[in-house]
Formats: sequence, C-alpha cells, structure tokens
Amino acid sequence: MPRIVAMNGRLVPEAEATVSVFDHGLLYGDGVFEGMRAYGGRVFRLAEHLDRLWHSARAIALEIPVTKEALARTVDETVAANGQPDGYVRLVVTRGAGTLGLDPNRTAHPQVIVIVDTIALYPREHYERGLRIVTAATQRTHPAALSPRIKSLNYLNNIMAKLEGLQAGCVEALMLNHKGEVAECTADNVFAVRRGAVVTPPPDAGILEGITRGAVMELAAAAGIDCRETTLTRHDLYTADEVFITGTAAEVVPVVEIDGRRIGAGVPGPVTKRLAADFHALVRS
Ligand code: PXG
Repeated sequence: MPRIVAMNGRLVPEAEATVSVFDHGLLYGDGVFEGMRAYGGRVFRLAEHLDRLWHSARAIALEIPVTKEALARTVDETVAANGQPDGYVRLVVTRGAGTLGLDPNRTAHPQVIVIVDTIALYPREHYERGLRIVTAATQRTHPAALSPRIKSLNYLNNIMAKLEGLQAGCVEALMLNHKGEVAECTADNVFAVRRGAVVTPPPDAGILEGITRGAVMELAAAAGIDCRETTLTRHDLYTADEVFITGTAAEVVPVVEIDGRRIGAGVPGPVTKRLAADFHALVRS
C-alpha cells in the first residue's frame, strides 16, 4: 500500500508528494522539522512538538502558513489514512520555492508536509544489554553560529558525528560542545545517574530540548528521584553509575560503554530500567 502524505493539508499518494527543486529547504536546508511517534493512533505529546516546531520556525523567521490546530488535525488525518497506529510521524516545513540566491524574502509558499512511516527501531538487544558509544571529534554546532535548539533541516553537524559513530561500529555518538562539555548524541539526549540522582546537560550546553528528555525528567520527579540539569564532562559520564540516552525513536536506551570505558557495572542499571519502564507505561497510557 503506498504511503499517504499530507502536502499543505491535502492527502496525496507518496508519488504525488513532491517539492520544487527551487525550494530553499532543498537548496539551503532552510526549514524546520519535527520527528514524532504515534502510539495506538495518537501522537505522543503532539502539542509540545507543535510548540517546538513553531519556536524553531520563529527562530529562523519562517511564518508557518497554517494554525497549530489545523496542523494537528492534518497529523491525525494522515496517521489514520496510513492505517499506521504505531508509527513515525515527520513534520516538515520548508521555506518554499524561490530564486537561486539565499534571500528568504525571495521565496514563496512554505511547504507544510506530514509523512507517516514505520519506525526504524534499534534491535532489542540494545535495550537489554545496553549500547556502546564513542565521542565524536565533530563538535556540536556553536550556539552563536546556529542554535542547536532549532530543529532545522540542516542536520549535517549531527550526520558528521553519526558517520564517526558508525565508523567505530556504534549506532550513536556522543557530541561535546565548543567548551568540551557533554552536549548530546546525534539524535538523542544524554543522562547520567550518580549516587541515585539523575543529571543531564542544560539547554545552554547546546542541545535540542528533547520531548522525551522532558518526559523522563517528569517521570524521575514523580518517582521521587532527584533530577537536575547540570554541566557534565566526559569524566562525569565515564565515572557515572549509569548512563542512558533518550529520544523519540530510541525512547530510553541504556549506555554501558563510552570510548572503551565500561560504565558502572557494564549492564543496564536499576534507575535506567525504572525510567524506561515508566516511559513505556506513559506512552501507552
Ligand atoms: N537531540 C537531537 C539533536 C535530536 O535530533 C533529540 C535530541 C531527542 O529529542 P526528542 O524530542 O525526540 O526526545 C533529537 C531528536 C530521525 C529522528 O529521523 C531524529 C529525532 C527524533 C526522531 C527521529 O532520525 N531527533
């Protein structure tokens, strides 16, 4: 069955879901996106994803030509049309087609696209045994160059780090900021557990404020686990009792080795397991 894609609110077969080669989303990565998940036909924290999409757009002075309410309805319609109650949902807003120069004022008609697809999950063993990751030499983009808080269509910074991870036989890579502090992974946020407390870098470390990250921080608080944003170095991760990463696609994944150092006991720890279980319960509630 061909996928159904929403192009500017209109549901069309994927073959008809096309954009112009003059679209600045293609030419310059000029646009924003969201990656979301549907569980049982409902998108997890849709309102938060829409808020983040609008903030990303605001930051690049892109006016999204629909209301949040209308886009939320289109998302629901697209999920339903694909008969995919548990799937991946991608929202994309491009700057629209224009001239071959950078000037965003010489573009028109931002394209608002909703794609529903199956979700590419990590193998089960990653959750059961934990991930090995490495630190990428590629630094996370300096916030003064391009804020990592913007989920823009230009993901080359993350892809450069992802390539390094893959070259080392890892599915994720740790990224440090321009100060050498822990920022995040290429498509996931990072947490450490030390002496029973959960810590994670603050937004000004140069990270995307993950929706999963926010949910896990709430779950920790609800479970009576101390959870704080704090600056972290690689040393803090190497010497942590537990490390885990969070993201829409990954959910909560234990990390048991970083740069060849075993983390804690080298197996998924109790706090990680508790928060992963609580997260599963939350998304399916
Ligand atoms: N950091 C970065 C740089 C991300 O891109 C996260 C953290 C986690 O945020 P959420 O809101 O998902 O908890 C992301 C999320 C994909 C894909 O297609 C990427 C993300 C999310 C979903 C799918 O690879 N990135």
